[in-house]
Amino acid sequence: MDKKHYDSSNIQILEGLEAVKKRPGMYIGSTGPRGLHHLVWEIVDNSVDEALAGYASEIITDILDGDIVRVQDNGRGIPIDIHPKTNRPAVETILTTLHAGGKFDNQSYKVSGGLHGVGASVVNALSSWLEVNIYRDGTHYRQRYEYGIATTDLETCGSTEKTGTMITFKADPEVFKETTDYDYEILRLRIQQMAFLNKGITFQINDHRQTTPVFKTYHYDGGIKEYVQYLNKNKELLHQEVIYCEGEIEDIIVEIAMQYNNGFAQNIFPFTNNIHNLEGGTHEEGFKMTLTRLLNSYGKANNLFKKDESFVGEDTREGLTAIISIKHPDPQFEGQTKSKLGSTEVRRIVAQILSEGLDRHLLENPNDAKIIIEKALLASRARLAAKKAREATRRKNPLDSLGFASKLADCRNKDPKKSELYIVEGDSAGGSAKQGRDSEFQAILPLRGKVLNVEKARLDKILGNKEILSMITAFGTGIGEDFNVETSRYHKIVIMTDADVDGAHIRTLLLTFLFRHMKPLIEKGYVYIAQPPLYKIQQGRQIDYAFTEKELTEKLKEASSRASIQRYKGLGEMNPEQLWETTMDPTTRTLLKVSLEDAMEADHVFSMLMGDEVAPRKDFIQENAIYVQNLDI
Ligand code: 28G
Repeated sequence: MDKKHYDSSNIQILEGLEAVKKRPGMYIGSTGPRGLHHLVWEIVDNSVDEALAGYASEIITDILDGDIVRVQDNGRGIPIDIHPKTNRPAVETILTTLHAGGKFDNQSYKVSGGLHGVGASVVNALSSWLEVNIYRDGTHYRQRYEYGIATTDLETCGSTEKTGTMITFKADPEVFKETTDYDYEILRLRIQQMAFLNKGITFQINDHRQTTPVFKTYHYDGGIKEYVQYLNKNKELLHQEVIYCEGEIEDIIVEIAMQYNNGFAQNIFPFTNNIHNLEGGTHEEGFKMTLTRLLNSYGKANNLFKKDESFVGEDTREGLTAIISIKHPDPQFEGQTKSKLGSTEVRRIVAQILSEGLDRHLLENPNDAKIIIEKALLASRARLAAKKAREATRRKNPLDSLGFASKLADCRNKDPKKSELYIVEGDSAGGSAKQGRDSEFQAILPLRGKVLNVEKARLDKILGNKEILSMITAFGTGIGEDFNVETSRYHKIVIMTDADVDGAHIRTLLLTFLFRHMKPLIEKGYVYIAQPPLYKIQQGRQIDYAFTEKELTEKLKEASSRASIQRYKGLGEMNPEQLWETTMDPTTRTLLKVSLEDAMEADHVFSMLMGDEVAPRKDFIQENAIYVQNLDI
């Protein structure tokens, strides 16, 4: 680099680079698979911003061989003009300076952008190399960087008709030590979601790594209206038309789409600037409050209530699928995972826009209105009936004695801090676990068959399910209004299912139940997932295990040719000693702690992708693998 560049801006660049490389997690969340995929979103978000500004219509993401990602848009192209102070082209400053074009730039604001929203310079700093191609004013420009530092000047490489930006990068394997392998499903699902959330923009995602490349294009003119249709696609609809409203107040853009199905679960997904707010926030509050108020006043005005009847919030949300998407120039977040929208003005703004839109829809579609009110009335009456039933039986405390024999094999230790409960799929695995455990502190609860899908039932029905009753009794927490996390009899509740598709399905059902009805158990960090091995490798008397395909390949390289491999199809194939050694012994096992975010994401994925559909299970498992982090012990 030539001497005149060693000015203050250059020092700033090097300091910025160093800060990012020193603590990558601070900028992209983690250096695991999540952080790796985050790099792609940082770049794609910039294209989305250009599209939302009205200048780009198409965003293409290509996964190339060698863990390389290429993103392009047909926007204006990043500016290339030389800044008089730095004497460098604008694009170079954007790609090398921390926060360039960020919050100090009040001309435009980034509407997209995630939890971290740190910009392309961070991606550049964490890449072995990055190349930017700019098509602008009839000229094709190019520049290359290595480890965040420009290794060429911005070069012109001829003339061009088109306009736009193309960024190609390779994540630095020294930073992303765990993996630099992109998961197609994760990229595809998020890109499809962005297509739903940003109507009219064409998104392409292409995976060139296979012998036959996979190309996918997503474009939804209906935006979140089509998102709701997609989420409800396997459900029986109560009304055909998705209720949709939009508006802009005080620079905040609000879009709402909603539709009822004949199920019982509420599926409300709030977004701010294209990011799903797992913990909800003021937009969701404004939505719920207005929905309750409007349905109550509609019911009253049209004499649809018996005397004294009215809705509480949850009555109006049974079977509801809704997307609330706001675009906010400066949102505030709070909560455990900083995923809860805190901006107070949003409550009122969402309320106002929904009020007008929903009121109009109900007036113009009296049939829909009637059906929705009837659905809410059923929910309300069921709620009151369940309450009465609970009160009548409260003195007897039905959960003290189940009315059937629980299969719980409890541990001797009664200190919850030291006690663990293994929820095990199937009687035979339950038997092995009972024999293999340390009964001093490990309790076993075998589950027979499938757990009830709580998406499809109200609490009163859920309480009729033996497997769920057994769990509630074993936990000692109670359920519904009586739930109390402080009375949990175990501080480790370990879900142990087979390492196959059915096992994953059961695990999902359990997580969904815990998430929907016993959230504090997850918040406290009491819920874990056991990790049984996938393979047994035997050489003579020596037995070894592999927990992933990768590990199997590695271990087979070392093993002699006489090694025999057994793929465990279920926990039941392991004898008690093996189960103890591989999966239950605290000194050797790996437990995955389920965070609230993981459970929400599981629930989210479940309600979004699965519903009644059985086919997408495999996708689900791939998708979810990333959301569970290895934390334990
Ligand atoms: C392909 C991968 C990722 C982008 C643009 C376009 C402009 C831009 C990007 O400007 C600095 C801040 C606001 C003006 C803006 C072009 C105005 C005029 C742009 C991308 C200066 C950044 N002409 N397209 N940045 N602005 N696409 N795709 O990164 O005030 S970044």
